[in-house]
Amino acid sequence: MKITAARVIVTCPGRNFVTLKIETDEGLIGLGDATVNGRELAVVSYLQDHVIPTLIGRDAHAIEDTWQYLYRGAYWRRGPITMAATSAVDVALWDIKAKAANMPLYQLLGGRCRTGVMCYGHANGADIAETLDEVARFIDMGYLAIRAQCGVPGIASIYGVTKDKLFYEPADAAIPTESTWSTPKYLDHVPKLFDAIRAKFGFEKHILHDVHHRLTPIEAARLGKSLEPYRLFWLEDPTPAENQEALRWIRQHTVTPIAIGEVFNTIHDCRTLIQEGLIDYIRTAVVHAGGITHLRRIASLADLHHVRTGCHGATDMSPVCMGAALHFDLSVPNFGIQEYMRHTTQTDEVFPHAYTYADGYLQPGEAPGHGVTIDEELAARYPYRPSALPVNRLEDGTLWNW
Ligand code: EZ4
Ligand code: CO
Repeated sequence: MKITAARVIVTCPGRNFVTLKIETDEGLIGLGDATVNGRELAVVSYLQDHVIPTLIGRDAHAIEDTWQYLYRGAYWRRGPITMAATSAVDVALWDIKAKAANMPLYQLLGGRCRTGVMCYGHANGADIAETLDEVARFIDMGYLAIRAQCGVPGIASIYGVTKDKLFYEPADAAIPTESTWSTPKYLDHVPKLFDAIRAKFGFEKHILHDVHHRLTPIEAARLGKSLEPYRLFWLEDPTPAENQEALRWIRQHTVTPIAIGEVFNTIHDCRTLIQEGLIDYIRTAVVHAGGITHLRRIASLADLHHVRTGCHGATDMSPVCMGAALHFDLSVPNFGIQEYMRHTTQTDEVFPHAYTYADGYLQPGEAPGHGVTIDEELAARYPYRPSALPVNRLEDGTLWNW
């Protein structure tokens, strides 16, 4: 089966998505997500100018060889743009192979390892009372695991907290908006949130929290220690982890489980974290870490070291990525949890999909392939809109991590 055509589709049904569509001489088509939030057009160019011309005429079944061709063959390895483009090709080819086999993708990946994919939703509030109401709402929707974020007194805007509850969307302006950050105020406030959550809802549900790269290792160690009584499922991105060794500090001080990796692109970004047992969950996403092929490699390494998966699933992972991730989640032995931020109705209409949510679990569905398609006519009605992620400054104006 030969690849006869490949095309990039850019659409903005509420937010931007970049999708690769690959066609074959047997009439089978496959889709892959290539969205890099705030940097969408860089991946479009990478695919159109550098990848697609090399795909035409290739064997659509040769997934591993194509992955190696795009990774080794580029000479310039790794990086979010290269790896998102590589992922889009990889996922589209897995979609095609599974359709050729007339099977849902998870069957090709070894079959079902569990009955469903436990997911977590986002409870965001301007203050503790509002966050508690949001947690209650997710419990009512059947969620077994909930991420809780909360405004901090004295900080005007904060990661994770906006008016839009179900559809939190941080990329909110063409030129980045600016937020202000205070580590001391945050560190004083956060334990109060989790104290209130456990006091009100007990310990039955899994509770998670995202620090969003804001702390230094020793500050993160202090936070992890102060949250121990509330037994979090995980504390996410406590520090920017391009310095993987820094995570040893956190580990030496706290038993709060740590999750890292949503901005990672390859196994090399998480090798030290995994091999030294410095994290508990690896958050690499199908779209940003080289597709199903590379994510399985990361999961295999993680499995050796008792690290479980916790794929990034914010709204900027398109339904195509979410669909693919669910097949991965169902089939990988060391699955931990899947993040599930719901997409808007407009997005769901542009990307009809087989996956479903019920009672705390997601199912990828039984459609051949990954089960996610695109309505191209509808997609064309939503043109690209430049949208950047915010930047963050300390109270004295120093640029900080958002
Ligand atoms: O800020 O996906 O856990 N989820 C997150 C996300 C990220 C965005 C960045 O594109 O941290 O909300
Ligand atoms: Co995060």
